[in-house]
Amino acid sequence: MNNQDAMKQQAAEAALTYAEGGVIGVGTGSTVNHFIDALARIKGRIEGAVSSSEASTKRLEGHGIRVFDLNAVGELSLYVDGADEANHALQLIKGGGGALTREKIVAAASRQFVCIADQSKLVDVLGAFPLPVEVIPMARSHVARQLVKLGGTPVWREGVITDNGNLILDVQNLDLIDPVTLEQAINNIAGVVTVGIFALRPADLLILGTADGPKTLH
Ligand code: ABF
Repeated sequence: MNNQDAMKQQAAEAALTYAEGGVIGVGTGSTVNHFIDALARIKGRIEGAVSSSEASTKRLEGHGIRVFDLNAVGELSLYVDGADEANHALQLIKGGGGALTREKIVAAASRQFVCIADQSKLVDVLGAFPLPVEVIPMARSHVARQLVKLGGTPVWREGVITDNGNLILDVQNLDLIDPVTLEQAINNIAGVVTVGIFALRPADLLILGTADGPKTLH
């Protein structure tokens, strides 16, 4: 395990404390994979999980953790997920793994959102990571033109179809100094399903794996 992976594991292990029972929202990615593996050790403490991707569902079920449809459970008390970037206001860029729509839904349906990451994900200003935008296939070119008008440089993630049957544009060069306003502006483009800015609903806690052990930001 390299250093970065060890820091991801450290953050994931620290998030276990928040898994106190009921059905837990579980995200996607290599940091969350560590969380799922850790969750397996305490699976008797929870009823099961709602998952944000087919990949996480498979891993959860592989550990014998029951996966529920979000419609079959009420509001979730906890959602644990990773991020591609986080700022000090705990606003995030997510969607590098392509699961942003389900991630945003589960985050919206959860009272507490605990984000887990290694320290490299913390930035002063979001936007070095290309911003993922999930779009309805027929709207791909239209949405790309609107993103150019906002100052962005969209690139179609060719060959990738999301779990919802849609496409992803990765957008560089956007100014993310005001993430809430940009999230709203991109949400308003016809054909956009989800933008990977999580600022209207940021994380409540950010647990970072660091060389000095896990650090929690509120
Ligand atoms: C998900 O996984 C995403 O929103 C984000 O794209 C990614 C982070 O992956 P990793 O934990 O592998 O860095 O949470």
